[in-house]
Amino acid sequence: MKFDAAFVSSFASVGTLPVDGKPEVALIGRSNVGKSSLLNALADRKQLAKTSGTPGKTRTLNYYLVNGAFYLVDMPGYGYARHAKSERVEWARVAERYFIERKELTDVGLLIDARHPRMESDEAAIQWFRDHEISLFIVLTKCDKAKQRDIAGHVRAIGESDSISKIFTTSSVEGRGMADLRRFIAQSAAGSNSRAPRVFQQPAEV
Ligand SMILES: Nc1nc2c(ncn2[C@@H]2O[C@H](COP(=O)(O)OP(=O)(O)OP(=O)(O)O)[C@@H](O)[C@H]2O)c(=O)[nH]1
Ligand SMILES: [Mg+2]
Repeated sequence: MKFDAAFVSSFASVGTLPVDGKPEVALIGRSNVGKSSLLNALADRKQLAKTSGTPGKTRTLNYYLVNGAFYLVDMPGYGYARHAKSERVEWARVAERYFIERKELTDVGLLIDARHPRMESDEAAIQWFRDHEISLFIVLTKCDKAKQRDIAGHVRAIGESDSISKIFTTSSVEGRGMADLRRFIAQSAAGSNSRAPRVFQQPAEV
């Protein structure tokens, strides 16, 4: 299937997000893991989402409308130390609020670099989504840079977590894994992936 994608807008806060009720799938992961590149590869467009050699470029929730039916959301990377701590905390607050409150969010894809699969911040993110009972799938990125045997080991290790619905091995450079991932995301947005619906918790403070 094709992802016919168009940039809609960038949002700095949850209060201003689209209200048209279209479902959305968010892509998250450490700075520089390849979120924007993955979006470009999914859409088969070179410069739809801005990619960069400078980590921490994406600082807003960036909305892309796919096939006129659902949104893909490119999120700011976490774990980027060069930003001031106060700024990182502020972003974490925006992101957490988004994940907990956003009813249109049908699934979240956590991107993990296939060469560095056991980063503490990734493990913490997986735990956070598990604690909040939010559906999560994993996308191993940059598989063109990792050994096939290592990748298979990562898939096995990550697959042991029961809070993860599916794992994809991808390369945005080679296009590897994109067809499967497109299908999965489209199904998820259409509400037909096999996982139980997400449970929303009340935000801790109102
Ligand atoms: N070899 C290889 N390099 C990749 C791949 N995907 C991304 N990259 C490179 O990794 C770097 C970061 O990619 P981005 O897509 O900008 O990463 P990001 O996660 O959006 O980064 P932030 O927006 O800063 O959080 C760029 O230099 C990309 O060219 C891949 O599949 N293979
Ligand atoms: Mg980016």
